Amino acid sequence: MKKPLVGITCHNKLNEEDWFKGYEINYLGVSETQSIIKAGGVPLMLPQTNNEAIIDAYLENIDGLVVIGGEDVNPAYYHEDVSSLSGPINDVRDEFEALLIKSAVNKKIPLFLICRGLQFFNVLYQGSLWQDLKLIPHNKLNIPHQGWNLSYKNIHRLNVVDKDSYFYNIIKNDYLYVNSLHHQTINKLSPLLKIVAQSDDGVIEVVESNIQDHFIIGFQYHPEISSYYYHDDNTRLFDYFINYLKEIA
Ligand SMILES: [Mn+2]
Repeated sequence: MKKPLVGITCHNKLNEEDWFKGYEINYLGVSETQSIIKAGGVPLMLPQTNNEAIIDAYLENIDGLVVIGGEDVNPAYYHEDVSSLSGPINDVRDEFEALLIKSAVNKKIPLFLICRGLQFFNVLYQGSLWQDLKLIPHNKLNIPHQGWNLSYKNIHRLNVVDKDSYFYNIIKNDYLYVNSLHHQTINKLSPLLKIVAQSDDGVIEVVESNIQDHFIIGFQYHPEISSYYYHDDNTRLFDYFINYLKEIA
């Protein structure tokens, strides 16, 4: 059986290494590609472009799409000014991923959204973000969400709030300890998404699709890091996604 081809968005920056200093590069984290390979999928990096014919060709060729983490989404996408607490913004990436995600939704390409990927999907469909977790009122629990260290694999807990979900049926537990590498989070939820799991302070950590016949699962945490480095329960999320792509092929 043919292995599913999984499109994956990528990072872009000016290289800072001596030999190729100033050279523009596209790149991916090893966990971002290997978590797909380990599950039996073939990752295909999708470099940024604003050429819609190229974006159409990307989507014609892939079976599923992973939208990975990265810079903060420009708050203009949810009609806010940039907060002083906002992180770096990448307009080239925003422009491409907005076209890519909207076209993927129109074509009902199965989606696996990670961190920024989830946040961007949410704001493209009538949702909004807290530009920083510190801006959430009455958030006194001080649950750590910014564990910028790969070893922080169990930095906080999430609780399943919807058992009629792919996530619950894959993880088969009411709760899970997860990593956390984000300083923003969903504020207003898109009507295209439903909440599946939240941390103890109410931060939305897992969502799924409200769209008929369109598989979407999204994570505020980083299952690819847990799958690649720790081979824990999150590995099954990738296994499920790749098997789902095989079934619908
Ligand atoms: Mn978190």
